Amino acid sequence: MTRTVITYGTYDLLHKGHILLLERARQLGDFLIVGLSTDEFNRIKNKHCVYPYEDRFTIVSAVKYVDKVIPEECWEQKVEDIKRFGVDTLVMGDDWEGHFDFLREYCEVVYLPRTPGISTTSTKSNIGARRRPD
Ligand code: C2G
Repeated sequence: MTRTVITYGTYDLLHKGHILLLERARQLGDFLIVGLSTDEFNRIKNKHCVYPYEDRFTIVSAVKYVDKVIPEECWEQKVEDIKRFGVDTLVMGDDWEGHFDFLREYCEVVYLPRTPGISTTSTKSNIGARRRPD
């Protein structure tokens, strides 16, 4: 019996925190789906990506823990995704703690500790800082 796990995110400038989330999510089942935020949805989330959706799709699809990538186009699609793919567990980093408890009606909901000290935002600012002339 396949245990299907799903998680959602932007996954821009893929870093260790993303990889450790995906690794732990995959360990909760044997098939991991990533709902990858589209560029349009990122505008709704007020997130400005360096890499467009097509590139982030290619990059996340190449991660060995990931079995399928689908577009995340809106906040409301999770129930439909859970039903459509027979999802057993939804996993998110604990910066989302509590936000998806309403989905417990449909599947297990697990919040995993974020990896400290790394974020796409800090990565961008580190690159920016290094670019300034000495
Ligand atoms: N993450 C983590 N550790 C970090 C950074 C991120 O565990 N240092 C996790 C986040 O908690 C999230 C996943 O990696 O579960 C993807 O992070 P983002 O791309 O920032 O996702 P976000 O923009 O929060 O999108 O519907 C849900 C949203 O699409 C989540």
